[in-house]
Amino acid sequence: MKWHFFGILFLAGLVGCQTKEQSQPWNLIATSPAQIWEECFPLGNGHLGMMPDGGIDKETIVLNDITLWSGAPSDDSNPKALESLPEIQRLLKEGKNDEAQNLMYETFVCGGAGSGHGQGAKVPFGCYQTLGNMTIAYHYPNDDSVTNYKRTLCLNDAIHRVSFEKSGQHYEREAFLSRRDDVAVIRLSGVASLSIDLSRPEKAEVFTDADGIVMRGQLDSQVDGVEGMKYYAKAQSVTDNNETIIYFCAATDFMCDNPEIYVNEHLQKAIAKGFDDVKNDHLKAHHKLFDRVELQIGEPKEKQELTLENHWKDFLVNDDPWLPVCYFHFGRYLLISSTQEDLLPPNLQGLWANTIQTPWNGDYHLNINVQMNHWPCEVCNLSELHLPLIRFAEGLMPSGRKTAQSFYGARGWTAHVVCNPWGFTAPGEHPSWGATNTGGAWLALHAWQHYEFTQDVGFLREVYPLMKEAAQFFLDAMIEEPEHGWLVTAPTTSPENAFWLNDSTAVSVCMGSTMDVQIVSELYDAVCQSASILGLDEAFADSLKFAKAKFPPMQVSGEGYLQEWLKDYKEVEPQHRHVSHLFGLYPGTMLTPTKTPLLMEACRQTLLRRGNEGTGWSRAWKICFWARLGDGDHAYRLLRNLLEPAIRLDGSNHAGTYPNLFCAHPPFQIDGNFGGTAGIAEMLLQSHDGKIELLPALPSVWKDGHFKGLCARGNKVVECTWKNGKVRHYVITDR
Ligand code: FUC
Repeated sequence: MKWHFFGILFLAGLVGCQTKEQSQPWNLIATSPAQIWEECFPLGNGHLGMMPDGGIDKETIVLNDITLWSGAPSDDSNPKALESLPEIQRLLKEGKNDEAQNLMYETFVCGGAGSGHGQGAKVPFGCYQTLGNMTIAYHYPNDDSVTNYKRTLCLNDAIHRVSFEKSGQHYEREAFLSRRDDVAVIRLSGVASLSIDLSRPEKAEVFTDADGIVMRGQLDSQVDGVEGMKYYAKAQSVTDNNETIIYFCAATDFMCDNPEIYVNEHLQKAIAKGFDDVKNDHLKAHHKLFDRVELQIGEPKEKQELTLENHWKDFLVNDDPWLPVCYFHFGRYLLISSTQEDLLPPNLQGLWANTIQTPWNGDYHLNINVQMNHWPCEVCNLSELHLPLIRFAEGLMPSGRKTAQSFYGARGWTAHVVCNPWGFTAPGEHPSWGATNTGGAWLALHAWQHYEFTQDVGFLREVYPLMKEAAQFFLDAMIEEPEHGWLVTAPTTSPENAFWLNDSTAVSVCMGSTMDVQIVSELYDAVCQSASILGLDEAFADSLKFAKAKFPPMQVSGEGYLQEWLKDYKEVEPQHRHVSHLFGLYPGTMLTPTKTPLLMEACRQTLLRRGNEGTGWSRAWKICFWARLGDGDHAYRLLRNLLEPAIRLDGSNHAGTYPNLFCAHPPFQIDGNFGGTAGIAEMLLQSHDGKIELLPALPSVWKDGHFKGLCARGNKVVECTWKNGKVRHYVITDR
């Protein structure tokens, strides 16, 4: 279905990347249309997403709505699990992990299909899906070739531009997604005529109404008798100052009662407001968040108009700092663009997806991924963007309480490894990865971290139940292991790795994985500190202190690295992508040179053993680890590995970074972007060990630089300038 728009359009100059204080502009520049999705630059406002390919005759814009999920709430309980729990725990106590695992495979799994082994589109778990495509066909007076083509994403303004000449005529496009008005706006100048189409691979009805083109539909719930999610999207085009302005909006009945009314109201309001005011309000809303932090390393480059590709070469060949610094700002830009308060946290792909069945359902994995998505929030002065995750965690509590009771007979709430907007908290469908039950506790620690940075006692009082009930679960669910009487989680795993139980038996299921001990220890400490600050729950806090005294100690293997499990088992994958047993080093705060000096070498040996490779997010995590060890050059080495081009000259896909700076697992997964940004911040500023440390892990190649607006625990904002690797000036103020 095509909707044809004819209008006579004239040249209109577009101002370049305007920044409020004219600070360093950060532009991603390409000189040709995107050939693959991973070359398209992303726009987002925390609800809607767009990725234009900048095509000349036909432009395809991938559209997203962060709430667009198939599936529905489902009963994931499985009575066999609780029935088998005592036997599973007995076998574990007897060291028969293989038998315990085999029994779990039969009994201790979610009821139903769970996440569908990553194919959730066809099961109640559902999956995050692309909204579809907007296609704009541009009609030119002749077929002359194009010159001076430029495609730009300005991070400071969150505006995407395309410009080129054709037969002496100058053509320009400008697109942005307004956070204030919740509409996408595309301004086109120079084009004689165009046609707009909306499309989606399935479940879409497309038609034109009095003022635009509509696409609406309903996804499958895959639950008998339950309606799937409905969506409504519309594009409307007006002539304004002799230009074509396309306004677009979409909504689902997950986020509002009537998507059609929501969309039409927002479109009419924006059109009535007019392009200039919509754009100015967009700039204000974006600058309010993006301008909080500045980072410059070395001298600002005169050649601002270098393409991203050339900046990248400069970095790879000469360690030029432009790319890493732009990558840092890109991570802040993606965080701002992929979430907003009162909606959803960024999922595995932020909010950008171009398929119906997204990798791993585009869901919320709780054993590193969604947590990593939020590591820049506090240190990069975007604390309010932490709140969608914390509210999401609070929303899991009702389901998490049922899971605690039905799988463990425990009070409190818990969540395991996979999660979705429907409240899935049960163990996964396969215990080798799905048995870990500290996902909820890790989410609860994000609430504590938000308090540590903001010192907002009112917020702490609000989220105290989230943390308390997460702790309550472990008070009830942990068991004493027979050898030392230590309190341990059982059954559990060390995320996605396995160990040799004997020469020929590889097992995942265990008691008391080191990551669990660290997460529950830090949760108990957070609840005890909260109770003291809030002046309540003294007896409960004492019960946690008493229990924690019986936790296993951190144990160093005979080969000098930190044990990943209770016993000094050998890993099936010594270089596994997860480094879960260093949770306490980062993002945790229990393993530090002050608190655990004797363990720092073991942490270092653990990292050397895991190596410098791994998936995109794994390399990002290792930047954070090496920064916490104060080894800036090793952190920088991992940053280089993270910024390795993901697509090789032979076209093969590898871990690293795609041409548009998206992180490559592969496939695209946004957590590495956020982990990389957090890692760069951690190289420059740390505040987890009872003090504020400036330049704690500065790479030797970053001799001179300046940052402003990074945050430290205690509600502090920090500015710092350094020369020849030494702090020359700093200011620390209350936020
Ligand atoms: C965890 C990781 C995988 C992937 C998935 C989304 O299972 O182990 O590498 O990132 O999450």
